[in-house]
Amino acid sequence: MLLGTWEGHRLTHREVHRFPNQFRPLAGHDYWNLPQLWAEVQAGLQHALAALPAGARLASVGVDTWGVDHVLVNDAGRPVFPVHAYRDARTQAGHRRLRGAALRRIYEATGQPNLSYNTSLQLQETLAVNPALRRVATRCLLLPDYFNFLLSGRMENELSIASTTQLLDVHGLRWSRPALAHFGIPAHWFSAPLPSPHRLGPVRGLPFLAHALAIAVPGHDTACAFDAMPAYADGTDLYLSSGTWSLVGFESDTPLLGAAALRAGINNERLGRGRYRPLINCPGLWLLDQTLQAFGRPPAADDEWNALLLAAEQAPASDVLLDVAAPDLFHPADMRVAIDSQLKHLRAPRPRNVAGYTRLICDSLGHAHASAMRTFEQLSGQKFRHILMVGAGSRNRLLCKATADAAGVPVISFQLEGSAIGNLANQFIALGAVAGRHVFRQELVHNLRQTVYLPCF
Ligand code: LFR
Repeated sequence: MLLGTWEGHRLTHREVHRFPNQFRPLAGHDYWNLPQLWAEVQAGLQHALAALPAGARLASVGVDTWGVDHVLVNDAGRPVFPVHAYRDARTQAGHRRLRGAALRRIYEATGQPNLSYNTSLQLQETLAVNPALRRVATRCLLLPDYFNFLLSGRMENELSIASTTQLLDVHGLRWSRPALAHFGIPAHWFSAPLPSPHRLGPVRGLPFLAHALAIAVPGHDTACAFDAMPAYADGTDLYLSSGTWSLVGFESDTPLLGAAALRAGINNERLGRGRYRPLINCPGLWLLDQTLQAFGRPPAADDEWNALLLAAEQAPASDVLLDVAAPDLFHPADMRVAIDSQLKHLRAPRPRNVAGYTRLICDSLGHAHASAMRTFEQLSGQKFRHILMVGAGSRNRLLCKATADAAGVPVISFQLEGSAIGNLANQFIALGAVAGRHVFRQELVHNLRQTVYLPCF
């Protein structure tokens, strides 16, 4: 959690709280621990208050999270069904069923491809196993919407996070009737999508924060990360928000639709005010994190990471690459075993040690990023001159270099928590402290440390 200040055209920020967040299995399904998350949010807010300079007060709070996951609540806001994690296998059958003409119709209606974890498939499965929820639940709040409700008492469906559901009309700022009907989801579970940033009102229910304003920022972390990109105005920058996922995309006034876009898995998500951000969701550092877990003790401190990356740089470049988007790497019991079995299939040797796996994963992700760029270039007719990179992966020099080499364009890494910075930007804008996103980006770029990775041919 970040505490940010905007003063004299300058952003200062500091991390006030960080906590591990993991879904947990229970009787064959995976769930988020909602009370624990809320306790951590409150702890973070307390730390933020304690970190304020003398005489300063906390003006506002804004929440963004990963996409698709949601809470079904009743009128009083009480959850009526446990919150499943999107990697849960419950949607696999629905995912396989959605194809052919039905999938083409859904894609033309929503601009979102068939991802196994889409909210649409999750709600379809929820209602199939528990039809009574149709009556018991009265609202569906995406996770940031739910935290906004806890903070402000208001139940809203923010636009950017709504655009991760596969239920939004790709041509307007409204829900898609055909998509809701196809998945059998009650339309009254959602209110009109709320463009952001939007001032929800004073924080209620947390007496220690009574003077702060709850602001609905773009609730989707990827939308916030894109807002933080110090991009050239000419639209020649491709964005890469690199964390658990590698989100590769750009901004556009129009969606990318049609058979080729669907085949390429292009996901027409939205920014807070509704502009499109065509996206390819590549699996990201989840592959590396899970592999390091499988090896036992993942590096914790900076010097351990440095040592691992150094060893990985010296490991031989991989002759074959992983298919990082293959379903068997989505949520395997053991990532190392799953990677080994892909390699066996390709008749390629296993890496000798953890450094070798790190090299293989970074090289494979670099190629996936480059291939996403080429797909966008083919389908949009645009030419990208740089890749701007934020998120945890922007600190991984091996990944930045692998991306530049595979894409053949410079990667500019900002070593920035993009989502948190974009979240702050939206709060400053809603508070009237910053005139707009372009102003924020201009000022930000002056104060940023950037590393440029040039491609080697
Ligand atoms: C990144 C992200 C991606 C989304 C994935 C699942 O944190 O929000 O954009 O595809 O999580 O929700």
